[in-house]
Amino acid sequence: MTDADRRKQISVRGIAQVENVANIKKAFNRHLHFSLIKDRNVATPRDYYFALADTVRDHLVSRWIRTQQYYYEHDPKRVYYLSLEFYMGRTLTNTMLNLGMQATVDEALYQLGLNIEELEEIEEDAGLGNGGLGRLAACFLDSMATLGIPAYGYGLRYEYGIFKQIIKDGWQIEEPDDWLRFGNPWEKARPEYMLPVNFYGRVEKDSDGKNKWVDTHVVFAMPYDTPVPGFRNNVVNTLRLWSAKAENHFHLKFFNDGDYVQAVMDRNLTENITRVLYPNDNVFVGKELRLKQQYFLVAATLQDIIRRFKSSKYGVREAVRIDFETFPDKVAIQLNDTHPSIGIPELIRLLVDIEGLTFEQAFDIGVRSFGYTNHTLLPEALERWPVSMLNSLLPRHLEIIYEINARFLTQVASKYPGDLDRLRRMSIVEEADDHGEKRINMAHLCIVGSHAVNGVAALHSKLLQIDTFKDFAEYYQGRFQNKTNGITPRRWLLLCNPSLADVIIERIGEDWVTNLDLLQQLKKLDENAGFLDTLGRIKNDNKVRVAQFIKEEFDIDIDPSSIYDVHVKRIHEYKRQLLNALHVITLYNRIKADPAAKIVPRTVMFGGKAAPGYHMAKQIIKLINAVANVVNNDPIVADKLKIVYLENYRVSMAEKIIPAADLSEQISTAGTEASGTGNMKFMLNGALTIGTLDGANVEMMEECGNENIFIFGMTVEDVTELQNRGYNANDFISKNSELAQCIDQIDSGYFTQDQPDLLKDLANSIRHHDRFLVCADYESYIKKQEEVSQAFLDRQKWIKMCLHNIASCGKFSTDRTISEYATQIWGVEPNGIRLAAPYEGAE
Ligand code: B1H
Ligand code: IMP
Repeated sequence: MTDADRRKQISVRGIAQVENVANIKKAFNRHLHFSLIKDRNVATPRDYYFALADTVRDHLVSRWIRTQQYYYEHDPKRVYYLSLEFYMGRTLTNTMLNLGMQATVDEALYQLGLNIEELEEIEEDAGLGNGGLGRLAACFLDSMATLGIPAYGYGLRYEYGIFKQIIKDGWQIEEPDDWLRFGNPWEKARPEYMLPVNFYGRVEKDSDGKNKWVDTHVVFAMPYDTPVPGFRNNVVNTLRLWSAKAENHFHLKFFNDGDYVQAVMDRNLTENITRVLYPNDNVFVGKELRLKQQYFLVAATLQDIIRRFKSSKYGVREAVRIDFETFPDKVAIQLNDTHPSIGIPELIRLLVDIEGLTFEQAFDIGVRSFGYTNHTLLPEALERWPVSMLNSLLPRHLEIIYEINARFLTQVASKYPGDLDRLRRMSIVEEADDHGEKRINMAHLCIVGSHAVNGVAALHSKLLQIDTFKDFAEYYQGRFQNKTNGITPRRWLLLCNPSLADVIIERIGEDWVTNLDLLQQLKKLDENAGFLDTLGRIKNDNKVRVAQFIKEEFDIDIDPSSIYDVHVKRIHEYKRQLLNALHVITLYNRIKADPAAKIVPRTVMFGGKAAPGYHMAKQIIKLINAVANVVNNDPIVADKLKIVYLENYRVSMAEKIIPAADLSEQISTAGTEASGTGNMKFMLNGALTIGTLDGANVEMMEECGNENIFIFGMTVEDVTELQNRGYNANDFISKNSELAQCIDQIDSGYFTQDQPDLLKDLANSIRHHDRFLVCADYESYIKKQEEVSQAFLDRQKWIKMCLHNIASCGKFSTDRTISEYATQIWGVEPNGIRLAAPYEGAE
């Protein structure tokens, strides 16, 4: 049997039965004709992609409607995941996989003479996210649907997602991501459910003390729904994304044409609210338009949630539920970081000003409904909106925040009489800064306004409680939790690494797809030479494919037998791409110093976007490309060392690169990466990790054992101690001549000979302003990399380590993460439902 034949027999991709294949071909031809309005003489590959997407989408429709009807019949508690980012990537293959129709569609397209892989490549990524936080939201949606949780994602339908990165002369250039240009077959606009959102204006108090928010500027929120199918359970949940629409009635008298035309043109300004995703990762940029986006999301979403709460009864359209006391029994709202935190005062406003509840009642209902997830410890990422901005954009919300704060501080004061410093530290409203500006600390607002606060890895949650939010953890005993992140095994193994998935299925069946702990069973095969050999062959095939991809895309020849050493994530100083670059330069210097020395060949790949305004990150990209240019063109180096910058790294590229990696770089300064989720994707695909004891790396080591991971560098305690002592890079540079040489080369323009001063900033930063202690970890990193090279030479042992990594991944499934959120925060039961398949003609 060939690989392809064997794959066809694996039921996880569905069984291609003759009748089903015929139906798919018929539907495809019908869509090409009626939806695309093309015949096969003039159809382009893109037309075929859309015809295929429409064909696959048809199979979602009944399941989607029936799932939503089921929720209305049973009226369960609903979960709302609010996020400014959903980094979904592509949808076609994932849908076929979750619906179990991949084999059928494969066969149908083959019979039609079309190349399905080529068509899959035409789909644009839905890039509505920056990095880990947005991709986590997407993995959560997959797991919530797979676990049958009545859940909804709520976000914004950005017209432009994360920018397209071009590397030109080694520099990053940004291009707009016009992802909707050809239309989006996965969304359904729902103009009939449009909702108003107010901005600006002022607060009026009427005679009986009621507050009215008046003279506002109204913007409409138009929902677009995207189906979220569970894995083989016929559940289809909804991701609802809002798009800004200007109001139609101007209520203005126009004195001439020009005024009217101008008024129509000004609609653009309003609709700018959902124009573009802010391209920052892990940093707060306090722009008013961003605050508008945040409020736009929560204002529309909370109206929708309340509408559904009130009307949720089978067969009844009007509001049947009026008592809000049961709201927290029917609604759980999870805040993906503080980005949607203005939802806390918004719910209170709706309950008090519109529904007539008392402030105490409203606040209590809010606390019982909201959960808050923190995703970062970096102080520059914590959101602190200026009071003046809130006062002008959302005056009523500012009042409510002051009210929450006053009541909260009264309680703190009664618990700690006389402790004024504590009140200052815990206040939601910060004291005025040097410019006389007061700010609202949104994390404090979230902690006070939610019943559960969680970090995203054990170490991160601990640091939140003993450091960042120490006072709060002490005050609210039991409110703080940990929920270690995960990844969905559907996209990150079954979809992206079909050969690996298939050999696992041959050995242990396919239940691991929804119960990742079962991968443990692979451990018994760790002396099985045949299986280890197969693992090695699959990795090699994946590496060859990536070598072809890199040749086609970047015209660089790489050697598939070299170590694929991969560092892909957003470019950020704390993630220390610079440390990796120093290792590469060190290897280069060693080869130059002794060209005859035996070294284990490496291909070092970097990928990731820098925030457009982040100067240092852009310098780092330039450095890497400059080093690559020198190294890749030096005949003395030959094929011992190659450096590749993976331009425009994104979800769909991750799916190609990760299955081919040997070594995963997870080298952030201890105590800076909240969790990381890329680390887990590599582990699941049989790469070994070189990493610090940071984020979820700590738990990965616990799961796979110290002997199956390359841990180096300072611990959080070491970092704290060094910082207290006073970090001076020169203490390390002066003791290590190789490190000194690398930094001198950057400083003197060795890699940028036409512009020797180009990277002086970088060298200066390493020497004098490095918050992330690169030089302190340099020596242990280099030593650990030598260990990696030696380990790679013992092929059997290396593959066995990979096997132990794969087999120890169970904990890092988002199915586990979501089950914990469900039972410990949301009060809903996972694994609730499996719906009957709809009738779709012959099955
Ligand atoms: C993470 C962000 C983030 N943490 C601000 N914080 C943003 C902060 O647009 N903004 O303003 C955007 C993103 N992203 C990441 O979340 C952490 O760095 C990772 O360690 C973590 O794995 C991921 C998911 O929890
Ligand atoms: P929503 O959850 O209210 O946004 O409605 C989503 C979908 O649920 C609707 O399009 C219907 O398919 C279904 N639905 C809404 N209301 C009812 C109802 O009263 N009975 C049964 N199904 C409903």
